[in-house]
Amino acid sequence: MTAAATGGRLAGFPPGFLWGTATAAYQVEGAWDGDGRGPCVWDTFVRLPGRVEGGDTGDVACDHYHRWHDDIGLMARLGLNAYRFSVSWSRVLPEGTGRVNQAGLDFYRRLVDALLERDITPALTLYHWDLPEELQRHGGWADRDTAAAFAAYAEVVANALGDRVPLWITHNEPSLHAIVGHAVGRHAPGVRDWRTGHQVAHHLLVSHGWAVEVLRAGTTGKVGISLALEPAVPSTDSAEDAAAARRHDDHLNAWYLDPLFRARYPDDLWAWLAARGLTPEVGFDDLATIAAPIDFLGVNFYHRRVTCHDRDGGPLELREVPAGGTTTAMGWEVRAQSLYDMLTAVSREYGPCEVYVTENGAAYDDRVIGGRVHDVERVAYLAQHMRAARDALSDGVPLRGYFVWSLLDNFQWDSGYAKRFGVIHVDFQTQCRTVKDSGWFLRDVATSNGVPLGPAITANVAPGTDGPAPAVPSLTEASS
Ligand code: IFM
Repeated sequence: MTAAATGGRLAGFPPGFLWGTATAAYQVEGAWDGDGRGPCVWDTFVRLPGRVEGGDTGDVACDHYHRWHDDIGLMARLGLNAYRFSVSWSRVLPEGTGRVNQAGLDFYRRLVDALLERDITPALTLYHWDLPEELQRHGGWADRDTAAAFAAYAEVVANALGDRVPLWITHNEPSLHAIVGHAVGRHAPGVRDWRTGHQVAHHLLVSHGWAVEVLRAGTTGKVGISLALEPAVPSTDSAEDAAAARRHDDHLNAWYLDPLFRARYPDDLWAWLAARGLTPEVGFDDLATIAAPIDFLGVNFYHRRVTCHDRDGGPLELREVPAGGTTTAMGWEVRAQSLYDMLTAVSREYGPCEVYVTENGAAYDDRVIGGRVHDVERVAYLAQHMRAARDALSDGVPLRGYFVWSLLDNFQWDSGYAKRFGVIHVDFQTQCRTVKDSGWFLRDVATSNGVPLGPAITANVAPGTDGPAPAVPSLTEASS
């Protein structure tokens, strides 16, 4: 979508607003055993039969470990002024503690320096679900020592990059890692035990608090955490469904927000879980540690959860029902209003100093046709969500940036490569990159610092298509 297509009307964002994309180490880097990297839990998990669609692995992924320079070139061509990436713990500390792998650290130093040279602000996530396998062998996140190991790892990265990374994110989506990885077992390390899931969530939060202290001492940047915030709403007017949705909402959101901003767990859900022997062990000072002040909250938003009561629905006694309406290829509801509602509610109730949308995006079944990817639905999705973000900003949310998930199609965890989230298409046979229409749309947004107003966005306009053509040299970047 160009400004021309909307008569030039834009909802502007404040100067200095960050427009970027996000990725995670295991999902894009590949080079799983390159240059001294140690194995992580995902390297092990993907080799278990039947755990990942198509038997896919992150061994090569987008080969970003070797193609990072070209990938930064693509970000620059899209006019982006920020990039969120994660550091692979086992690339830096192959055993998780102790010995530092200098080659691994150097990779991130080169990446950060190249971003800064291009005026792209690096936003560094310390942990995006890829625990060193050696730590998992000693109990992983269920063991409190892993939280201490995380603080030591944070110190190593801070010592190397503390003077040049302005935004530090301790954890990505602790709720997903704790529950999907340790209670439901659909993600690495594949543990299926709800009490363990809650203990892991608690240790992730404690490790966040310890890392905040380390980062305050060792970096000049701002420090925050990225939470997956997923509002849960009842499927009917019944009191039982309302109560189930409240439990679900507390479990997805307040279970993390309350400790971080109020130094407590939500009472009702705590009582519910305690009655079932599912609460974590909490050390004396833990809640004060977790509530160490942060500079920003990262919000990862994809969809809400429509919930009904179900006595057989696991320890929370609930079940999700389809929301109806439009969905993405993940089957997730498309509803930008939910992003607005979430941003305004979180701001009102928890008062974070600053907010970044650190992930938002959608998977669709994209195809390269004649060197183009006309991902009309993703363009519409992004436009609607960006407008919702702009509305939230107007209504007082201290929103400072917006990162689209993702820069590249990549390894989508248990879905393997079957689900494409990128604004750049990746051919996983050749590693050829093709900027999708949504990539060019994002470029228009980033370079104008505004999102087109007006009715539904129908199509992006790319060179060589029927509509008015923005001045871009070519749609396909082959970096192989
Ligand atoms: O791909 C993931 C990412 O790793 C974490 N947030 C959600 C994305 C889409 O599922």
